[in-house]
Amino acid sequence: MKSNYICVMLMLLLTSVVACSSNKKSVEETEKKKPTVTVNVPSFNADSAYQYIQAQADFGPRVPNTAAHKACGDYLAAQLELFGAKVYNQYADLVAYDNTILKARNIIGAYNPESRRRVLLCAHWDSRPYADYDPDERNHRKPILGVNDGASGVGVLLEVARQLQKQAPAIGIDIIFFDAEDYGTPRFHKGPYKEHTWCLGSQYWGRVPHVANYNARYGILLDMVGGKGGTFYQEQFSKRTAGKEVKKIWDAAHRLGFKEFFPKKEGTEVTDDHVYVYEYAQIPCVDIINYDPDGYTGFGDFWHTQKDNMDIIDKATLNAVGQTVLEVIYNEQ
Ligand code: AHN
Ligand code: ZN
Repeated sequence: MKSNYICVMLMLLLTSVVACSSNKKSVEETEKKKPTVTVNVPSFNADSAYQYIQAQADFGPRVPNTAAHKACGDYLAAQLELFGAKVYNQYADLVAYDNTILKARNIIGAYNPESRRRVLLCAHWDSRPYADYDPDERNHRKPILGVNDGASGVGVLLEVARQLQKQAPAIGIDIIFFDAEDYGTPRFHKGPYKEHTWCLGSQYWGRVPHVANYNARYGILLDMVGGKGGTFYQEQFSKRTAGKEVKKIWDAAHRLGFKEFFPKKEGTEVTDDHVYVYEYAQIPCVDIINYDPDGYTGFGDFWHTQKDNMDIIDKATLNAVGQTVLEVIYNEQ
């Protein structure tokens, strides 16, 4: 009886010693493997992002030179201010494809502006004056509401801004809302073809950044990031000029379980704000942009039509993109 008891006690002691030492070993191993600091990444709130999208939509189409555009610009600058950013307004008269002078405004919110380690996040905030891909030709000269195409990226970044105020990441962040992205030459235009009629706001910023000698490690552009069933293929210009960052972002998305939203497959090449951020400011920039491999335009059947309204927005897509962006920027050291 007694020897039995001693035997059990000895075994217990032995297993606990073994458990202890193997525990210790595994901790040492993981510490060796992962010398990086573990970071707390905040939770993205898609309800909040959705509200910021709704607020923009409530102004109506935000076409440059309209009252709705002016009012929405004031709203966006005020929100960034409210979320603790240092806000810059870049006003410029930009010439459109038809020689209209656009009273444009890039809106920039800087976090930790003293840091030289920076990442740039951007989206366009204007909406297109033409629904020139609408199935109904009578709509071609009417503006679009631009909810996915414009407001979605801005809504996600406003929610990122709210999170940045609550908990600062290790690096500095600049959020740029580019103006006059979507005033490019319409399909119905009969005049001479002019290149570079899209992305007028980012072209301006790339040539004249909001602060002298501005630099950032890389940028992330969000374009049409709120659509139901949205998919973000790897856009080709991004892959070519910011391949390392494309990998970083898609790996982060997969780690978080968003592989359906972020297939590791090549999309098309798109002329978007990231092109000018790279070519004029020499900052590699990744375009996270909806790609519809089966559709006619490649962007989705809502694109540049009257269908681009709140009905096509899905919080699951906003969450996948927003949480991925947070994962990436909070892991920068
Ligand atoms: C062109 O259609 C040339 N580029 C697409 C950029 C864009 C327009 N993104 C949203 N609207
Ligand atoms: Zn557009």
